Amino acid sequence: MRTQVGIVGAGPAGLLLAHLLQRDGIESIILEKRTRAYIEARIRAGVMEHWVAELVDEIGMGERMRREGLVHEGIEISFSGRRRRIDLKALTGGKSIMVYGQQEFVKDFVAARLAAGTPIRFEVGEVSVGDVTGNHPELRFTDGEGTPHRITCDFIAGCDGFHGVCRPAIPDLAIFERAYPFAWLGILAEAPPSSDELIYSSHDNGFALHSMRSPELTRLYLQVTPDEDIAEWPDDRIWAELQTRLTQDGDWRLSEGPVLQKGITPMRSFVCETMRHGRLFLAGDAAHIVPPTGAKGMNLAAADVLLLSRALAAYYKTGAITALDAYPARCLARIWKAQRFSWWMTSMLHIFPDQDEFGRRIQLAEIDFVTGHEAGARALAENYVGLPFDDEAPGP
Ligand code: RFL
Ligand code: PHB
Repeated sequence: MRTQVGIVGAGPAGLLLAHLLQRDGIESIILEKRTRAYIEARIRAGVMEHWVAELVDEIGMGERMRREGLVHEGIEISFSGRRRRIDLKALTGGKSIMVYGQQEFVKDFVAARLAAGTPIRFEVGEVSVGDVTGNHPELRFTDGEGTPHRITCDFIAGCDGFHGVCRPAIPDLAIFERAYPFAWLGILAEAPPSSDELIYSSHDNGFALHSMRSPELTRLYLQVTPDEDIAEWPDDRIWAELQTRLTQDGDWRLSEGPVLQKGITPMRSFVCETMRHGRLFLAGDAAHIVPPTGAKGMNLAAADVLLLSRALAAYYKTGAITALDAYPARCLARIWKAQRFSWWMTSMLHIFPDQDEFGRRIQLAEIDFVTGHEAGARALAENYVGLPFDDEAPGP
């Protein structure tokens, strides 16, 4: 087999990259180790930055998103017995976010690719990357029957997530990381959202988040300890704790309903430098992880592949490698800003185990400032809806 770009991973990064390349007449093959049903059912991110929703529209993939997704013009932050709104639209010159499940995005892109007759190889095994320093790197894998295959590529895109095989194929990476002393317990509940907007709550018992997937489905999260046993969290305990942490004023109550899914996600910040070795380029969670508080993970994946697709398009059009060379620095400038924002939101809103009363008072003063003063609110809002792309390619 031969292709121009071999893509490892059919998450948001790999699927969007393949689509963007196809629009530029560049062919690709996607290798995915899971089944189609598995990747389409994996519940993860829910918030798309303004420009991501616009991009999805621009490339003709926005039909279902515009119909079923929820445009939010603000978010709420709850603390010290009150709740304040951050007016994203007013603070950012008209921008908003799109609440549309990552798995819906994945379903739309898988369907479009298969309808176009372009390949996604599901359930591949033993994927490995050959020498990427030559002009025609190879991707190797086995199919469902265990038969080995090779694909000769011009380039390889490592879109295989945090536990993939592409990042380990790059020698001498510098790793920057931080683990947090807590995790998120997330549930998907068959209950109508209790508010029109997302509610981020900093409570003395710990952080909680009210989000949603549709007018019938609520997505909720609770800060728990990193080694928490999910068996210790029967549904009634989860609801009681959510009610405590999210209810700040009088009559408001969270609507409850059957829990359809629950799971615990550890929180970490992780960046690897660089994101390229020879003809292998990393994108998305393969290169970086953010704690989910800032809702940046899927958006960073989209930003990486937008830059990578443009760089590849420039190469195929003119033979120029400048944009490919600039790819890591351009991505990393954005990645570090998203890392900072995610770390900051996480630090401001969660209860740390070693935190004293002084630390808590400082946190509450910061939330009060951010939600009560335009300068603070605007900084949050601009980051939340997605920072503009730099035209230059500054390195960190
Ligand atoms: P993915 O989605 O992990 O996709 C990688 C794909 O590669 C496959 N794979 C392989 N395929 C072939 N060979 C191998 N050896 C392979 N190894 C792995 C995997 O099966 C998978 O299909 O990475 P990608 O595309 O970079 O996308 C990143 C996003 O998924 C991730 O950043 C977000 O989900 C993070 N995230 C959020 N991001 C947001 O922007 N907004 C949010 O609101 C948000 N909330 C969240 C989140 C992540 C969460 N969890 C569970 C980690 C909430 C949660 C709870
Ligand atoms: C979600 O809806 O899953 C979600 C929303 C906002 C976040 C994280 C997750 O910050």
